[in-house]
Amino acid sequence: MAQQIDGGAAIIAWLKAAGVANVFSVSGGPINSIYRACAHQDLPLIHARHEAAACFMAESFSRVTGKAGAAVVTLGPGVTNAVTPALVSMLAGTPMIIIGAQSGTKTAERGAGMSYDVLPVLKGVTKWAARCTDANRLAEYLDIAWRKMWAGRPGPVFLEVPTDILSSPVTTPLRAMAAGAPPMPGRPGVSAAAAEAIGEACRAAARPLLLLGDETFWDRSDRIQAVVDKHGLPFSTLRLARGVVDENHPRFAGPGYTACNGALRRALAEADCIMLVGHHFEFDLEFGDSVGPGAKVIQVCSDPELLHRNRRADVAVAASPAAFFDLMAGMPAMSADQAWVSSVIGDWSKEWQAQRGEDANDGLHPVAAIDAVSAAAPADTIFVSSHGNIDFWADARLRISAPGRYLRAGQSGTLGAEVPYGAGANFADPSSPVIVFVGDGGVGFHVTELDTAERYGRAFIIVVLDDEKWGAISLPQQQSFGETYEMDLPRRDWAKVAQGLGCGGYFCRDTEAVKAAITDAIASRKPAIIQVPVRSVISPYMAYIS
Ligand SMILES: Cc1ncc(C[n+]2csc(CCOP(=O)(O)OP(=O)(O)O)c2C)c(N)n1
Ligand SMILES: [Mg+2]
Repeated sequence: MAQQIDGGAAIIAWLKAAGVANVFSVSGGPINSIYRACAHQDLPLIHARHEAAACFMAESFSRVTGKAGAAVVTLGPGVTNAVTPALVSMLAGTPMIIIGAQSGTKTAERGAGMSYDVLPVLKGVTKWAARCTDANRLAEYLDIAWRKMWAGRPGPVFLEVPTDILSSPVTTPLRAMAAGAPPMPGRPGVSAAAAEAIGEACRAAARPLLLLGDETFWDRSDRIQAVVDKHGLPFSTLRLARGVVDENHPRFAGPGYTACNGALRRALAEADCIMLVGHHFEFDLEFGDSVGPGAKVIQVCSDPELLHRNRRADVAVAASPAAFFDLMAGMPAMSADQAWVSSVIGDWSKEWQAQRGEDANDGLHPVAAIDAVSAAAPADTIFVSSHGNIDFWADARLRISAPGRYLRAGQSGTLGAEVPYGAGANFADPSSPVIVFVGDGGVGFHVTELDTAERYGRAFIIVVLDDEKWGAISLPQQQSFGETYEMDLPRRDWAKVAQGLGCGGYFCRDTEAVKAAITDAIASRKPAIIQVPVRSVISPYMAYIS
């Protein structure tokens, strides 16, 4: 006999069967049936302080685990608060499913409380957004959402459900509603013709460069490092690919964005064979403009839409990165000019060493603070960074040793994602320490999510690099106009803010104090803020772009 369930229960049964491990949310009367279903079906529900933060947490879940994150929000403003995380997820190519309420079908178009036609807004920032008005079709809609979310480059999807549908009885048997997500087909392999073209380009190459991008994170080949070693390739990692090969590798040529990596600019200009795998020539790679005229570009990704983007590839391969690495693992070793490779890596190493400024009485150099944090952080730490001036130092300093260990909003450059990312990362991986780098501006966006983590017994550390200003905007204003406008921030007591939210708080002026605070905060297993006054020094990235 069919078990009697309602729409909310059907949604949760489906998500659970699809492998969703947590639902991030802010409550609302219209989504009560979803809340009840989470409780009765044992799907952990995390009630955040703001819908944007809830969705950032869901998205960070996907960045850490490689699985889709899920969020549930109430109607109208609950949904519009989810717009920025949806945009971030869209531009970053991260899978996230957002379920949003709508007023009951009987009050549609009457101006019900909190109700607004938000679907057009969500359509603009997701891969797919739709409304389901039949409780018996919820599973079918979730199926569609799931396929759209994962197809090609992953991204966010939005499903709107009127509140009466959430509480309507579902007559389809629960067994059918909870059939689980449709299995996604394998990603495409390398065709014989493409394999021939790749082989030819590789045989002719003396100065090859490997650029590892987003899709290498999703399909997780375990052969990337073997390929790097076999062919003697220098490599850079971009975005979600940070850590897909341990960045402590001797042929790591630094992070894959040219603005903070002069060695990479040189390598792009001098390489005769550039393998761009799982990515496209995005703005971090100056849209491919710095590629030398003699280079052959081999671009590999399973979504053909990204092939040739911004710069034509000489060998464009619509295949999964894993298939490419399988091919490369079986090919005869390339004869890469190791003197050239060493000189590129040497340039990056010198550049990296030169960044470290001296400590001073009026605050640490940002790099000294970041290095002190890294030195005290255990090897499995998940790092998060924001998008202020000082975070651009962090981006270049950190060596990420495994995939899913470095979270940054990405192309959207969104300030405010970082603190919820930190909280969400600890839900995704409760056993690893999480450290967020953020400025004294960015921390204010969602600092209250410390409370969310504390309420659920989760821990993460926010390192506030405090230069008493909105540095990333202030420094260029000063350069361009000789003065700044509304850029200064007074020194606030962030340690006390954390303590007021039931968390740990530290104020550290020197590197030894920073290291001790990191060790102490990790041992305490509570969320914490470590506030570190730093000097205002323009980062290489900011200097290059401004
Ligand atoms: C949502 C959003 N709003 C505004 C900006 C523009 N923005 C980028 S960095 C920055 C200042 C950040 O200041 P802070 O967090 O103190 O870091 P600092 O630059 O001082 O290191 C601003 C306002 C943005 N990137 N994202
Ligand atoms: Mg600042």
